[in-house]
Amino acid sequence: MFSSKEEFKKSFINRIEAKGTEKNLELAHETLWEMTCEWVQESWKRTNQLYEENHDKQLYYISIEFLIGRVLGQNLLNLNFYNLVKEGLDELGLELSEIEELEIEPGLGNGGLGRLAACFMDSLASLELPGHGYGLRYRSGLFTQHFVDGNQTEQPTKWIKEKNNVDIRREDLAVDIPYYGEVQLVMGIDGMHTKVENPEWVKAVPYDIPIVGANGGTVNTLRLWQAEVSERASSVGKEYAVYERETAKITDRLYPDDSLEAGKILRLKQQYLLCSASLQNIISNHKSSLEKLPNSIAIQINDTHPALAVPELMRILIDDYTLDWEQAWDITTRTISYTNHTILEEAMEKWGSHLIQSLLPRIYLIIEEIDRRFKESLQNQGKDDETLHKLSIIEDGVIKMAVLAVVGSYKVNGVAKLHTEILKKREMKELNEQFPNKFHNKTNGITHRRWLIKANQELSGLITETIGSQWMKEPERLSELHYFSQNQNFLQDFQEIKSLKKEQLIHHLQRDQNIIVDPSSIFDIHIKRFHGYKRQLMNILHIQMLYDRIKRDSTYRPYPRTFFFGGKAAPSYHFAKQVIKMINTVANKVNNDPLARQHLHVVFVENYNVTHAEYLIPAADVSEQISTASKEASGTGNMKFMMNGALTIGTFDGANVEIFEQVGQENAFVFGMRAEEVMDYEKNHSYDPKEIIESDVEIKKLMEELVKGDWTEGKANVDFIVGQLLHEGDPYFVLKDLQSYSKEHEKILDAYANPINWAEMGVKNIAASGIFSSDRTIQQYSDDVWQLTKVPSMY
Ligand code: H2P
Repeated sequence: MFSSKEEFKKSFINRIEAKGTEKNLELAHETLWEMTCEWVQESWKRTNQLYEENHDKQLYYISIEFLIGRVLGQNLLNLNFYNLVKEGLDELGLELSEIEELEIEPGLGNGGLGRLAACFMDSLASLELPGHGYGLRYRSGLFTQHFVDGNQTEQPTKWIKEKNNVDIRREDLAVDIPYYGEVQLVMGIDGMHTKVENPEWVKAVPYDIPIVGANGGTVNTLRLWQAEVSERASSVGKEYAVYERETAKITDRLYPDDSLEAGKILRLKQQYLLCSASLQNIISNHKSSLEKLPNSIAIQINDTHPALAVPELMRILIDDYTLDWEQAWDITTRTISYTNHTILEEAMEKWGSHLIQSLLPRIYLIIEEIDRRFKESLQNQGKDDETLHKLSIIEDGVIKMAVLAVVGSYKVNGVAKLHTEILKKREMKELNEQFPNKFHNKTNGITHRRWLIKANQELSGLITETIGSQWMKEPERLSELHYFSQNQNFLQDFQEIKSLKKEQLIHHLQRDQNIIVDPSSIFDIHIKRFHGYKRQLMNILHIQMLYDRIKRDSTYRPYPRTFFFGGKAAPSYHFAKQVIKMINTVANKVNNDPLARQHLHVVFVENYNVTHAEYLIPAADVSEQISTASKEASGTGNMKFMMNGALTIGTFDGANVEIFEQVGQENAFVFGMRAEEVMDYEKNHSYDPKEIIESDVEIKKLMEELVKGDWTEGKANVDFIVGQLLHEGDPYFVLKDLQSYSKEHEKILDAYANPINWAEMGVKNIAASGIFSSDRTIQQYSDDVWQLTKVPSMY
């Protein structure tokens, strides 16, 4: 460790010189990386020692995604070394930001789910709480997105390097995972046991990533499993080369295409490996009697992907530790809790029983027994057939993972107030009635350390100058900014910072993708995974409307706007891919039209990821949060934008509702149907988009142009877009909300015409955003679900 800039510089130079190789940016990166790892190492060791000595209760957060983004800069910041290192490097003629650019972020997630998990890791360590993550180490990440003729193409993300990776291999902690085989009863020294004979073993090797909390005192662990061939697999029932290939595939990529059976098996293999390896690891670390397990650990399953943790924990307790069913069930259902992140039918995982039965025969028997006992208890309570049907875990040859997760957990939560209400009153009504105290809400949050302190150091500096630095520890104190929302000097500083962040984004995009943007235009940003309900289609249709208005009406000359898009579509989600294609086509047309381009510019940022988000969010004027009401469980991008002073245009959906509540609707642009309305239309099948088309001349014209192919390229594009809007009944109510969305956009233009007023609204958003820090969310989980105790790091 060092305590001054001079010391840092000396040590840095010594190391560089000791390497004796050519001096370049790569070498600087490598050296700084090594130094940072050493600083982290000390605290990491000490944190683990403290946990062991005190026998503190540990939380394990199991998630199929962890979207951690780049690590180096964030670690330096949390260690409180960022500025010192930056200045030191400056004096040596090096730019820290350029060094940071060399880091390839591991693409271990696709959206809010994975980014939430990463924010939670940061908050746990920063609050000095003992909480760790378990995930998978996908060699090719999700995928890297490129556009070819406007279409999304997918390439593997090569984030793993030969050396200096973010993670550390822990061969000593590898465990074997059994797939297939036959379930048999065998005689042991203490009676009969169930055992899986002749399984196909796969080795799971952990790689650890240190999670550095604020001030560097607490360093928790994110453990990612990698599938490898097992030493026990000498006589696999297939050619060894086939086994090797299949094994390597298990942790090759996130979300393999599961439209075919082979893809489904692969996903199941991933999920089981994640659960089994993590639980074997947890149990082997548990030193006291197993009855005490719920007192010493808590396991949170992030969505249903790790729901196999329920039967796997049962398997370990019964088969490996000879507990009886009742004891094992009691322990399991006091240890595991579950977070639901969606009500979308397609995302509520269901597995064919035959798949689990053949791949995981013992697990299948346990799920069957859980289901049998649960149904029996329901029948004893006199439940009718309808309720039994809703509550069954296995039905018609299908296993419902969400029901399994609820039944096997002691707490279940939704991720925003509205979402939790919908879960309780509709989607999981019967389960909520059956387990009245299980369901609760935990509105999501984001770590203000990455999304404000790190991504917007200039704004963060201004805030500290204005209200002092205590807000960094207690983000709700951002509310003190409210007093400055009418202070002209403060507002001017805020505006200058916004302009600076726009310049930085422009520079970034120019360097990365050769895109040139007008810095004086309104930056309107829509960044998130592509999905029908997130309504990127509505945004692009609105841009087409604007284009038509500009061309048609010589008095309509709106203030220049740049509409940014960013996001990936799942490789097998054809509709979403067609929306991507369409956005690129529209961009081409609008950006190349001499008249329209004076008012509109469409920019599609390729390969949207955490790094791009760190540039985009601080530069935004307008945040697009326009999902069909009731569909977006929470959203977290909405919170990041708000915290950086962007104004939201949004529906009453997910956490938008709470954002509007905090900041006041007068400081946002709210439009569209309410959740109740949407759900009523869906229930009664009473929405007909044709009625909208017939009654609105502008939309009618737009549809005619679409059908003619004016806005698309190729027949598939027209067919998919028109098909969804017209023939499939516009399932996400795009046409229904389009005009109210458009009207709200006109209000944005009016408001932007008064820059000081606009800045005031932005500052009010920042002032109201503190409650959306994930520190608040994590503290609530800890108090209500995990019961963790703070372990002061003494630093
Ligand atoms: C999901 C939900 C979001 C939610 C997030 C975290 C699955 O993320 O849809 O509404 O905020 O989990 O709880 P996403 O769509 O971004 O992949």
